[in-house]
Amino acid sequence: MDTATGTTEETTAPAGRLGFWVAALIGVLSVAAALAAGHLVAGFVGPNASPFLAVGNTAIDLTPSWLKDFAVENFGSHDKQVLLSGMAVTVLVLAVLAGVLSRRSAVPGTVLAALVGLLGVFAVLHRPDLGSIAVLAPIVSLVVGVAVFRFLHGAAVAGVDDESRRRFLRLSAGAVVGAGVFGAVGQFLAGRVDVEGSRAAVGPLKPTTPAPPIPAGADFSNIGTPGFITGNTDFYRVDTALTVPRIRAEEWHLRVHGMVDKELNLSYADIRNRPLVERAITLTCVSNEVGGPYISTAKFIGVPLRDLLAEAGVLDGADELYSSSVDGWTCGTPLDAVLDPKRGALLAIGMNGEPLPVAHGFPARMVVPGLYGYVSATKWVVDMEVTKFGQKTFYWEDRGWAERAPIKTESRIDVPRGFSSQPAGRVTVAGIAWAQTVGVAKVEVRVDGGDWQEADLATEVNDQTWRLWRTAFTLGPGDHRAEVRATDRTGVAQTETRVPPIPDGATGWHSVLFSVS
Ligand SMILES: Nc1nc2c(c(=O)[nH]1)N[C@H]1C(S)=C(S)[C@@H](COP(=O)(O)O)O[C@H]1N2
Ligand SMILES: [Mo]
Repeated sequence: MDTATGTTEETTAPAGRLGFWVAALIGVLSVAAALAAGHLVAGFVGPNASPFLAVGNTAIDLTPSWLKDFAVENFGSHDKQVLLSGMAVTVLVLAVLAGVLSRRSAVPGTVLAALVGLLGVFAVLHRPDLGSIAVLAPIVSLVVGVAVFRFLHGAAVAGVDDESRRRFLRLSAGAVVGAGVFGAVGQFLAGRVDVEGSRAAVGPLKPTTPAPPIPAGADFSNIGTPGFITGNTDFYRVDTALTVPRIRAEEWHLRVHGMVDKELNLSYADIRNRPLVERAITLTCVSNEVGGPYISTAKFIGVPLRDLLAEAGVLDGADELYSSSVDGWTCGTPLDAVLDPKRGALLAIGMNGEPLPVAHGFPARMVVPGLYGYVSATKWVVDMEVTKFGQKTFYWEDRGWAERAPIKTESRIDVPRGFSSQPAGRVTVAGIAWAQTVGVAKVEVRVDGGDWQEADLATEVNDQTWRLWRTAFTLGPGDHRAEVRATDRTGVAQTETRVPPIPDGATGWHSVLFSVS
């Protein structure tokens, strides 16, 4: 290294002020080198220690609920891409700023680079899924960022003659290549956990007790309503993970402990080699707005959680199953729901005949019918503690959502689509309704505030799944509004009162505006 890098003497360098673009370039190159170096180290100590990802994941955890709701509402499942792009733009702006603030002296840029580096250190320390060694990644990032910045800055201020300019250009090119190589190697190492290979090696899962075949009358063909079973690629996805946790089945273990007679430590093979059962279950997200998309149905394959917990022996007084995902996400589930033989909660390893997709929790997840996902459906689950409510709080509870959250009876109109135009005559109105654990008794529809008309219900599959419905109205030209309400088997009809998803699920009748021409 040359002497200019270690000190702040550049202020008196003969060349004086750096050009705007040279200064900006120095900022951008240093930040790129810093991120790439951190990414490389993260390849060894844990992919999520990569400073950019760690800051993103921490941002997600620290985001106030209202902003998270806004993001989900406006960007849906693209919320994570939006966050990453927003961060990328912010980092770029900060990099340019660090450069152009340092046209005279390297001090402002150095301070800014160090501050951004410290943000990475803070983010990694804050991650529940990273050990202390992971902090090496942002520390290397910080050191590389500051060093490259000062090095290039020193070379640039010295650049009065052609030879110095060429030297600066060579160093800049070196920084670009170095950042590219470091980043690529880091990326390669991060992908080294061959989770797809592990998943493929599991092969098809054949349940000892398959779910009964879905009757032909359980859904309608070609009218625009969802199929009864949602394909794995269409299944809604909701989680806080910026990068999907990658655990191989071979490395996965589940610990069952707490208020039990005997602690269990189960491997994937332990689960796989048990008699597997298959159950059709509809999952629902509490953040679903009335009429929203976060509901899907699959045939889950796994072992009954009731059997596992019976083996562990639940002690008197316990009322909560507190589960944790490998990425540190946590969830509290009422034990009575988990142990209810009628619900048949599963430790699931399969979905629609395949091993769980990675995004849906491979190698294993919880599925408890009748409870919103945030209190029941832990993906990438590695730890289950039998405990009592009130001992400790879980992820979404800490963010203002209810401690207990049974799924509310709801319904949705899928056709006609909102603001569509229908030909005059008979207009089909159809959709889904759900009342997990009790079943749907009745769905009623009305148009333009007229009389409620009872819809035809599709064949029921079981009371843990949604139910399709359809009906038709003869309508004249003009604008119309259809509304729906479901009644469950306990006789409870959906309330008209609109409440937002937070804290324990939205209510209100879904309505759709359309026109007839
Ligand atoms: N590890 C982990 N598990 C999780 C979540 C999460 O953020 N992390 N989100 C929960 C929520 S809010 C829902 S609604 C369901 C969604 O499951 P899916 O993505 O398979 O549809 O997963 C649950 N399990
Ligand atoms: Mo959810």
